[in-house]
Amino acid sequence: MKALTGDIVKGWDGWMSFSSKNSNGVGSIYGVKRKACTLEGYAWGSDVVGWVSFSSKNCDPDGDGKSNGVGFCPATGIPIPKYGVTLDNEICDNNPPVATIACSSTTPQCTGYTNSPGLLNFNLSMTDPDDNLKTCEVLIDGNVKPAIPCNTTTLDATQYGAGSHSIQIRVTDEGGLSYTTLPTSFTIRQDIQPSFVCSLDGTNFKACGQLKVLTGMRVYFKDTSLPSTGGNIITRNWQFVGGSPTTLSGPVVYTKFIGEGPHNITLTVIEASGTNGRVGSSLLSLIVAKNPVFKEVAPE
Ligand SMILES: [Ca+2]
Ligand SMILES: [Ca+2]
Repeated sequence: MKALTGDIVKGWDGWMSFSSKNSNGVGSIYGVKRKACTLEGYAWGSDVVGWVSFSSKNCDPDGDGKSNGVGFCPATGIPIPKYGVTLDNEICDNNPPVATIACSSTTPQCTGYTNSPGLLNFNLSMTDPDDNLKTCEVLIDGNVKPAIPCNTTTLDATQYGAGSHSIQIRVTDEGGLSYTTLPTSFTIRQDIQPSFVCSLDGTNFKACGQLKVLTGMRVYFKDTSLPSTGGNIITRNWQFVGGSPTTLSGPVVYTKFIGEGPHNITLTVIEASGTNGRVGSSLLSLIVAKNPVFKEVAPE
């Protein structure tokens, strides 16, 4: 090798040592090692060259782009640009990375609901026999999504939206070898959407907050819930705190409130177990005002 400092044309010829074993055990212990298809460690060049780092991992072993502050590396946190020496796959016997993906739900197979994050997850495994995994990606319906950390073990399926989809995992190693899983089909159904409206005459229903409800007045409630995709709502249970009666069932019901103030109303809707069997609840606080009592005064 040639050091060029001082005289750009002639420079100095010199040696570069790839291992401290070359110096008969005198001085620092150092060396260049191969890990799969990349080189790590230090070489020592004579004359003006000094230490030669073969990988940014020497000072940034966790690969976050900042020095870990070990040895004579820059202080912890100082940016370390990523660099390194990569060998051809043929030289280093690089092996392709591997990945697996499986749905967490089995009944029904690979099915989730829009309002239920975590109900359907994907369990992932992304590894490389040479420990040189570089990028890990998710493909939804064949389209590449932003890369995910390669140590990800669980993905929430709900984030991919309502509909029938396919998911694949693609892993690529430092040597450029890739592996893509076969498509796994999954379905995100629209979840059950519970809701109800109110009326004072049993005919004109509107948002409950728009009504002026007084104590002792008959108040009608109508279920306006939407079932989940393919679901069938068969049960509607009402609960009226401070109502008379306090519990009822059916698509349209009525009750009266004895006391004034806010009253919690809960509608719970349940689908037939033969369909999706989804259950949803809608809670609303209805303000009830005191009914004014008129005093009759006889004409004089
Ligand atoms: Ca670091
Ligand atoms: Ca590999």
